[in-house]
Amino acid sequence: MPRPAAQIDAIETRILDLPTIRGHVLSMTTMHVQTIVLVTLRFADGSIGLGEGTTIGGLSYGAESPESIRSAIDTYLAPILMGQDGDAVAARMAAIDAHLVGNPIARCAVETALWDAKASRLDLSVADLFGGPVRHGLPIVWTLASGDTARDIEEAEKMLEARRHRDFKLKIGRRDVREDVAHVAAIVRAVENRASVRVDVNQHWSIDQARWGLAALEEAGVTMAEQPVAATDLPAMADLSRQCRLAILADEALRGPGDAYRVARGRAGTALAVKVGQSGGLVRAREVMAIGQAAGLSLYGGTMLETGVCTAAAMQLFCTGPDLEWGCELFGPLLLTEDILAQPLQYTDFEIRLPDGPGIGVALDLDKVDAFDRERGSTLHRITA
Ligand code: MUC
Ligand code: MG
Repeated sequence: MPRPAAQIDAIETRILDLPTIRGHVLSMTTMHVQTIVLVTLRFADGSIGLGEGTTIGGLSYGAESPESIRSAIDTYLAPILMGQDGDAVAARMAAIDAHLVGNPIARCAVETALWDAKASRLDLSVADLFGGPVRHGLPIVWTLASGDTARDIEEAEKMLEARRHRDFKLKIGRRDVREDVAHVAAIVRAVENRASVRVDVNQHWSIDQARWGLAALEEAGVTMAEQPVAATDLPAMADLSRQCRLAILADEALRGPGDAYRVARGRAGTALAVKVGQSGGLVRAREVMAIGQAAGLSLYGGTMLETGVCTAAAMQLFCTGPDLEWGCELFGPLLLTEDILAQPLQYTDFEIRLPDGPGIGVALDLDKVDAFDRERGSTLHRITA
């Protein structure tokens, strides 16, 4: 009997270590390398699907690490998928969900690969499968995080000059609050009337530090503050959302629709950072957006500093969904000395463009994938019969 065209024949995972263009200084870690898990699904008809599971700074950002993402896929998710019909994406994810708690980034990586392959087999884009694009580009934020004020200002000037970015996010929370406020205020002054500035504290402030720090940042002209206090402290996020004029963005607090519901119900933010990895995949990210929209919260397209693979997948979704009032920060490929795509994503006129073509709209440069592969080899589940 012929095998169904979309039968899942092989699942391959690889860890890639990709150097960054400069140190990226966050409150919880300094990145010099971004480590990603690349997932390739292979199907009976020769089609393939790409997915990516990426976090930040090992275990310093969240509960999944690159190694745990790969191990979750190899040990638990791959055996559930092997030999099954890859066109039935919802059924495949339901089978996975029967055996999976948490691990949203691992879940996202395999779901993305299923969507990429299904759309490619139909000669459609993933955006088409999600209803078709309502826009083809999004305003793109850049993170200034060299750790040095003068260098950040120089970098901002270059981005403005190149018409690449005019919205900047500053990573703060590592230094004393007063030093952080002085650093941010200097950058706001330097780009005044030409660019907007927002901050991301990555949970590092206490409520008292946040109350004082946010008032000072508001005074300096900052437009938005991302996850100023612990993700678990929804009441503190709600207090700050009521007290501040600047937007308060929930980020680490959002690991899928359930969290989005709790944040919306508790008004624990005025805006949501929608991250496809952190949400558990494209469908759940769309649900996060719908919950935010229904609750009257504004939306922002977030990133885990992924390569072009997950960045393209996120664009497929963000270009179909509701308005992203705060734009997006899908600049991950630009933070890497080299991305792994055959054709780079387009960043032009302060926007990232939706890639054309079937699936998520990108193909790999396999020489680069090999060059950055941590082990120069992959874990492969393959049907041999
Ligand atoms: C985060 O916390 O939002 C996104 C941009 C950036 O520079 O870091 C990430 C993570
Ligand atoms: Mg953040």
